[in-house]
Amino acid sequence: MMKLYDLSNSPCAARLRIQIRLKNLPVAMDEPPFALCSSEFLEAFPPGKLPLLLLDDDSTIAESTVIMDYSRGDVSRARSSAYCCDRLCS
Ligand SMILES: N[C@@H](CCC(=O)N[C@@H](CS)C(=O)NCC(=O)O)C(=O)O
Repeated sequence: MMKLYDLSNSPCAARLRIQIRLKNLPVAMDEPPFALCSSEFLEAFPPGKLPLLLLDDDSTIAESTVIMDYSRGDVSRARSSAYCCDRLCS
């Protein structure tokens, strides 16, 4: 199952939490196991920002709007987003 890493007080991830609950998407939600900005966090979460979507193959997708498109199954829209900045777009 995909997992969304975010913080409960993160405004960037609020829209994702709403979408996941309203649409009952199969996405688990969790807080990162390391403090934001710590070296462990930066190593494990390369963009250094949340939210981050962890996929079943252990790759990740960053940027809340891209994650919104991807997690509801609109992969082509996620790929074409101006904010798409990871392996999804390469
Ligand atoms: N454009 C990004 C913004 C992500 C972002 O700035 N997230 C904040 C939390 S709301 C963050 O991780 N801040 C930590 C930092 O900038 O070091 C998105 O919408 O996902």
